[in-house]
Amino acid sequence: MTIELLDLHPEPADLRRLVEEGLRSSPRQLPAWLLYDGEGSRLFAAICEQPEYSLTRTELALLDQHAKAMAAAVGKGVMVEFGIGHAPKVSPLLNAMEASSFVALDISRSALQEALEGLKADHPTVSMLGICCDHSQLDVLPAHPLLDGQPLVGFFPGSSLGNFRPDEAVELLRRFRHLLRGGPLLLGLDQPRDPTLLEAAYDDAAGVSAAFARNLLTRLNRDLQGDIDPTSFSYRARWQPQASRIEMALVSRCDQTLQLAGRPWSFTSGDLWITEHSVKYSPTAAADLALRAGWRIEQRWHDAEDHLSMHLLLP
Ligand code: AVJ
Repeated sequence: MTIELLDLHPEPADLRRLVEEGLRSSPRQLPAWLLYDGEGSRLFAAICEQPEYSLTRTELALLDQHAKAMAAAVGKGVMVEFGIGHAPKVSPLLNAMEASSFVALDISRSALQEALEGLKADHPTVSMLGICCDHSQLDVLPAHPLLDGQPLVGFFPGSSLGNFRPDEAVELLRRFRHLLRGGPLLLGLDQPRDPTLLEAAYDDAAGVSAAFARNLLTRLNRDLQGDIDPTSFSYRARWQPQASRIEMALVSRCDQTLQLAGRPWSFTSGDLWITEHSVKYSPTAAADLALRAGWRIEQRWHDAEDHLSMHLLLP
């Protein structure tokens, strides 16, 4: 009944390459997973507590309400959560499945450790395995007694898929299908809704969303010897209806040249640095996405307002 951690940490060289690629591209944008260092994961947990950001509360209520039906629908298997983050949602499912083991993946080692410790308190008899990795790069789950020869059930809540471009999302869902070896996937996605509400959810009055975006700059200063002044960028979140997504960006407040990874990068006042996109999938768009990745949606549970759904995907 232990917590075990496997660290498949990405090479520091990958970070430099990603950042250089992202800053050379137009518009400038880095992969969203870079937002989740220890501090970023803590700030994301704080976003989930903001009144404007209802996604987490709605999904937790949905899982609580339908855990038994979901457990019955997925059948027996070891639950594998992709990107557990700081505030685990899997509890009601572990109870309903009467699970004896649980496997979680996350890019942030500290988030993984804390999440599993928190879960352990509520599920003392469940053996827990954390795998610290970038699951969008993982081809096969590492060999481990908790996984070898076991039927698997995937869990990908929190609309995390929204952070990927649709073509990348298809690739990721395909990857999960291979990783899960024929097992089902529970996929949580929120849907397009009133743009005013959406923009407020991604730019809360308390400024936590803005701090979360700016923390990327602090992280890069630390990890790539940068000299960026995070206050030299303002933050904004905009709904883009053609792409059905929220765009979150830092906007340079002035003309400036910053140093990062041993190179100068020039920004003109008003230049964008996109920190992430959050794509919102309608139920039909989700069904289409699943199909392109070799899955079909067997069932969908949603909240009363139909803002958010948990989908059961079968290969
Ligand atoms: C973790 C990708 C689901 O898009 O809602 C929230 C990330 N960023 N506020 C989202 C996020 C700023 C979040 N996901």
